[in-house]
Amino acid sequence: MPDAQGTPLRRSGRPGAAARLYLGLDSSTQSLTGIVIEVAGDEARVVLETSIVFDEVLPHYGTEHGVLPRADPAVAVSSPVMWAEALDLMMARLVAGDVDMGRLAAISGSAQQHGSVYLADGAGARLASLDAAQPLAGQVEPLLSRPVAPIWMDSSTTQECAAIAAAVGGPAVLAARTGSRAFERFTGPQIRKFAVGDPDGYARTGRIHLVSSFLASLLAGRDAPLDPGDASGTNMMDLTTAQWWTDAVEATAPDLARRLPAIAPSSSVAGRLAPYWRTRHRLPAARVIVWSGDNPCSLIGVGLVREGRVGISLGTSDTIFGLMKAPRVDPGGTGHVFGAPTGDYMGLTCFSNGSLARERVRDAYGLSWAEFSRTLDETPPGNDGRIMLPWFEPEITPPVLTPGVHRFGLDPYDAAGNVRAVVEAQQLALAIHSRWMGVRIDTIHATGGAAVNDGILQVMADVFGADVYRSSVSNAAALGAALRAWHADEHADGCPRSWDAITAGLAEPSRRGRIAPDPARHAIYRELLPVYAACEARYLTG
Ligand code: XUL
Repeated sequence: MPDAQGTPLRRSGRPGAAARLYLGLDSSTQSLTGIVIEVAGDEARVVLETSIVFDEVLPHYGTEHGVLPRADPAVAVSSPVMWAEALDLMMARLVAGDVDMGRLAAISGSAQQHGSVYLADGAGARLASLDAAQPLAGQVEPLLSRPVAPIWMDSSTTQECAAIAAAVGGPAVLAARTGSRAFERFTGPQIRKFAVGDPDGYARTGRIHLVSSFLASLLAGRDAPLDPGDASGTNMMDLTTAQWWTDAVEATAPDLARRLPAIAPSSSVAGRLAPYWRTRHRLPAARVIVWSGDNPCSLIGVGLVREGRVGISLGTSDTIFGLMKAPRVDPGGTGHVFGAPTGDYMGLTCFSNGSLARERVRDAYGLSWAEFSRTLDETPPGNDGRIMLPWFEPEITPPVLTPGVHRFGLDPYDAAGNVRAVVEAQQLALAIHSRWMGVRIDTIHATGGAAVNDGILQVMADVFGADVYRSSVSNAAALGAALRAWHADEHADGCPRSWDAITAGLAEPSRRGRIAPDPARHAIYRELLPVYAACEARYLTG
């Protein structure tokens, strides 16, 4: 049977086989979520979904929203021991439920990107012989050469970023080779800060894992590789070879190469569930599939497995992300390219003035969300040429350090004009700053809190000239991890299934709720795009 692209759709090689279970875990900043899917023939359904919120369930670590207490707001660290304890609790919770976990075929996972875990020399070997009679946390603690893990919210490495970029030939060279210029939260600059600031601790370190490969290693009972999706968040992976780029590794810290895990394709098997899990939680010898970062996993979890489809997440920040067949890089320097679990690439651009900007406008005019939506519906597309640059807070894309809201032909007292202006500004900026991906966007899967708003999604459809579908997936990263486990398990059995078939049932939004672009309104926005870009340029160049 051909799929919509005309390529043969390969069916499972296991017709009639007993229903198998796949577990997807997502170790995010604030919680560990598990989703179990059951696959029978070609059908997949979610049979279990549960979360452990770190602050609430593991209060003895003293985290606030998953971050350890901090004196310096630029420094953000968390506890690898807490993540290990959550994993132990999660498995106990899963086997205590109604689902027969004896049918578990494979596990994969997603983790917050960029965070790093420092293991002492010899820790990898000790992972194989953990004592099933003892909890995991107490056994992991002595394996660490650094008790805390810097995470993606850390912004304390500006100096290290500059040093690394300079050593490899400048920010543009680093971006062209690794997919991103140096960012404070990326792992390379974080490792450099540790190596320089605590040379003894660095000397004791035998392996530096990312959160993803650390947790996969605990499950497999041995050092697990990183996948290209998460390794591309280090500023050290060569995008085209999906291997460490020696120049960047050497520019980061001395003698670092031997401390880094191997990089292996996302569909690789890291091993079987280690004896610890089989004895302590009576789980089967399921395959442990290499973990990835939360953004690459979300790509799968919202069904973005073809070029031309992008996801737009309207949350605290707004993010646009999508699959790319070729590793194009953002010349503006704010976008990222990561490896995609499909073996392709993914582009991602993040805007800090998302919900926050919408809320600031709503509050400024004392509107409810219903009134905000009604006002949007009642104003003309294109806002009669009136434009707002909605930089209520410092903006990531384009880079704006000093916040400020700038209005062009727009009266600050005109509530209706400002409501439309903020929504249009955000969609125009999303369209302009995703052009570097070189993808002709025909379909958008919208997620996040503000995706409930039809008016906003209509502006999105009209600006992009693309069909918009609302995604109903709430834990996209965990679901993506479960789907990756399914995909990799069938791949390992020699009967691979297409990504379209893997994502068709659970990840793809219903085609019924299509929000179609209006050609006349799209024409208005096509004319407005260069005008908006010129307004931005005026403030960026001062
Ligand atoms: C991506 C990033 C965040 C974290 C959040 O570059 O820093 O999305 O992955 O978990």
